Amino acid sequence: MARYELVKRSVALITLTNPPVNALSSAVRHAMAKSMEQALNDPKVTAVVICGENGRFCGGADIREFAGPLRGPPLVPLLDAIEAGEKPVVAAIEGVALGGGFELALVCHYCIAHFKARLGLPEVTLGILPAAGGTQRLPRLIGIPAALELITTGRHISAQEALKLGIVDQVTEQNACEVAVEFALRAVAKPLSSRRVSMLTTPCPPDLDALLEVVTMEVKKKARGVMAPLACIQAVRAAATMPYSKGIKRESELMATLFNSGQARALQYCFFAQRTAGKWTLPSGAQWNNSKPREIRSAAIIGLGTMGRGIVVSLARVGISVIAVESEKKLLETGKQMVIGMLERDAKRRGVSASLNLLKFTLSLQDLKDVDLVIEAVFEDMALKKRVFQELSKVCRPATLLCTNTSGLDVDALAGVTDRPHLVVGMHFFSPAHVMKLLEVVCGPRSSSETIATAMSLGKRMGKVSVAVGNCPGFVGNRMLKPYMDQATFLLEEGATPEQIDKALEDFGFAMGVFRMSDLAGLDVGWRIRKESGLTGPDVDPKNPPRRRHGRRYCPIPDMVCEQGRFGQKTGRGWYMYDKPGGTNAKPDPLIQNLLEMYRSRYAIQPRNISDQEIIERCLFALANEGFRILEDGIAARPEDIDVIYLFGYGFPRHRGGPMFYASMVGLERVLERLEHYHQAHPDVPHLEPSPLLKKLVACGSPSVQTWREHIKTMHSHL
Ligand code: T1G
Ligand code: NAD
Repeated sequence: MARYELVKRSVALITLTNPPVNALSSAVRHAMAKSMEQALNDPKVTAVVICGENGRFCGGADIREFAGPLRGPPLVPLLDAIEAGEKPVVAAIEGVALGGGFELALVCHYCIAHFKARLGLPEVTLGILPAAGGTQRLPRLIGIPAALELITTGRHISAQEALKLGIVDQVTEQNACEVAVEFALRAVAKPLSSRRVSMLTTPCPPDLDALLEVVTMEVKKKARGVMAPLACIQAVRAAATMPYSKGIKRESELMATLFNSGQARALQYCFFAQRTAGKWTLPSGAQWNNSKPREIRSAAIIGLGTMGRGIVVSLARVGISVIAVESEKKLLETGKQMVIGMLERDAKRRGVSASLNLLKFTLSLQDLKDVDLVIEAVFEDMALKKRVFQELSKVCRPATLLCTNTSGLDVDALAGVTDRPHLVVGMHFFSPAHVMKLLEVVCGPRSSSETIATAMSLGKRMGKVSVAVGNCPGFVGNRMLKPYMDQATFLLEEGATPEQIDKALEDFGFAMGVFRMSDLAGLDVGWRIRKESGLTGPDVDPKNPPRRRHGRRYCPIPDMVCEQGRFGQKTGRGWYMYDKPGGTNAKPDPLIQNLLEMYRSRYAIQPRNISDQEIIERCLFALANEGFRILEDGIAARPEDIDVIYLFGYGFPRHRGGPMFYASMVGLERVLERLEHYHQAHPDVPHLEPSPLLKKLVACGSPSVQTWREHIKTMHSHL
């Protein structure tokens, strides 16, 4: 847990040994306390160096221990003792110094960082704050504005930035540990008092209150309803206005209010869920750690529309050569210019040169003979996609993987028209594809484990959070979206307005309410799908039966909005009105109010006052209910996978953990009771009927979300 060695005859080298990130578990804290005592008491030792094994200094407190009672020595007195010791202590930072790891570096009298090291206080992203003196020492060292920024955002900084800010004393390209030992030997005779950060006076700007007010406003705007950043600001205020001994007490009080909060539990759940999601597993036993992905050096994208462009950029910026195919010369040229512009802007932002030499543009599928992988992104039209896949299987060499970016069509039906169904898989990106982090990897029943491993690993290489899902209409994300959006439109019928529903969802924490999101995505897409599936269109009689289709309740208001040419932001009108086509500033539109009033009077619906609570319950419990069905159907392997999809693909608020975690926080019994209540009131809405899995979990005493899998195990997996 901590190795103790004497090097150069007089330097105690303490190495944290708790792979993979040398987190400060109770065992590590115990071993560190013993090692420090030994170093400070041994007369042979004149200086100490602290480093971490395997080129990683320390990833902070062991987050897994947060769920249980505190065991082992607490961190704060241990760190105070290091700082107060009479022998110089040098931190040798390689890899990461995060959270408690950064706080450990702050109590060391000197810091040497490897040039590739990253430092930061990411506690705020876990719903807590730096509670081992970080909120009190960092402002003393680098001043209030810089400390506030780092602590309230959790941003990681490079070694170079840390040097500029005065956090580290030297950046090296050599072995940081060896450099630190030499540095320690030179530091032996020097006085330490000015190196004890807790003894420094915080440099205080004259307009402290105004500065804190501005940061508070910014934080409230960025992270609606999130508590931790506000507590961080209060802790930093204490560093500016109180002596260290009082400030540290304030830090600890604020931590206590956050530590057991639902938000902290949700955010820590998200941390682990994100890491769990990459660990896919198939019923055959093939899984993430026993299936080798293929190496992908070249790829082709078919269709340079909204999605194709973003996918090209995502591939090219990680060094994969890409051939992009369009159907017509003019479209190819437009797509090409867009892609080049996007890549250039992206490269400029990242301070690198754009990899334009990796791109090729063509009108001919014949050029795809030798690529390793193809991603099809043509219109959402099964017949067209089938033609493309048939053609690809003729043109591409037999080993080429064939992927589709369809939003919800049957991946296996596409596999069926090729000569290599085992090499076909869905790679469902989200718009804009070069920005959004989510990738659903849709496993068809015939996709091989190597194919799935390759798609998952390619996603990771592109910086995506990849989640393996089964093949069914809409997969996971879009399948769940339907009941959620249906509830929103039913609420419109019953008396709510788009802005009221959006406000309730945004107050809940969504980046965008459902109607603003639809305006952004374009209302015509869903309209086309509804027409194709016979839910609306010239052949459908809206009055017979009214507000019902295919045997269940149907709300035709979205179709009526589209019939008026209102397709959302792109046409300047949708559920809201905008200043101009392409505008983003949504304003309530009286024409929509009129349309709703006329609609209600046509169908003799007496509008009622709808509470925000009803909006949240109906939208979110219907969403989670479909999630339970997805688990039952084996389309997602774990609730964590569903939550990750909603966090990264649909703007679900992270501090609520995702729809499944949220349901568990509300209490499954309550979710069941409310769904039963709403289903009774709306028996023609099957999505409100509680799923058997939800009932089963409640009957089993509502186990924690991490153990639901045990109750699903016996069910069929479509992965
Ligand atoms: N505690 C426990 N497990 C951790 C961990 C941690 N701090 N950090 C990582 N892991 C696990 C992770 O779950 C995964 O496990 C494996 O290590 C590899 O992680 C007192 C209150 C360090 C940048 O927030 O940001 O200090 O999946 O896949 O991409 O004020 O991990 O293999 O079973 O992410 O190379 C603050 C969290 C804690 C840092 C490495 N610290 N970690 O990224 O690997 S609070 C953090 C990270 C605190 C003090 C307080 C990243 C990383 P498994 P990985 P990576
Ligand atoms: P789009 O209409 O913007 O682009 C499709 C492009 O494909 C057009 O440029 C068209 O000219 C081209 N194309 C059509 N037939 C072709 C052919 N035979 N050969 C080469 N190019 C051809 O559509 P989009 O929004 O980019 O969607 C593409 C796919 O991605 C669809 O399956 C869609 O469901 C899916 N998708 C879309 C989104 C989204 O938000 N737009 C999100 C995820 C997935």
